[in-house]
Amino acid sequence: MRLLPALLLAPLLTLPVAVSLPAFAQHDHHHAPAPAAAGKNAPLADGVVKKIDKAAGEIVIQHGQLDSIGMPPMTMAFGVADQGWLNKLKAGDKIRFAAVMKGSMPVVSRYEPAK
Ligand SMILES: [Cu+2]
Repeated sequence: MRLLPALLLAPLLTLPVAVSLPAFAQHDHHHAPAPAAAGKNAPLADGVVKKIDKAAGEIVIQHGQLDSIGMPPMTMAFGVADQGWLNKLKAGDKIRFAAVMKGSMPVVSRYEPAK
């Protein structure tokens, strides 16, 4: 796997600190659910498809803040809940998507085309 564990773990480790900030913090993001609790109802985040890797079954997405898995904006590879999506998506597509952790692998659980 090409994901760097440090990049994945750092945001997760800092999450408890972030959600314990006082309510008057001037950020507009909401409490992120614990990664283990994130499911199909995870909120949609903005993303731009950068690359489709059918051999690996992965999609590289430049994504915005992903509270569901405690990630700041970055470009990274995701697994997909449905391999058929690898044929529907292409580099350059703008999407709104939800991500969940499957073990140590972030996976796109659903998506819709961005307007
Ligand atoms: Cu990320």
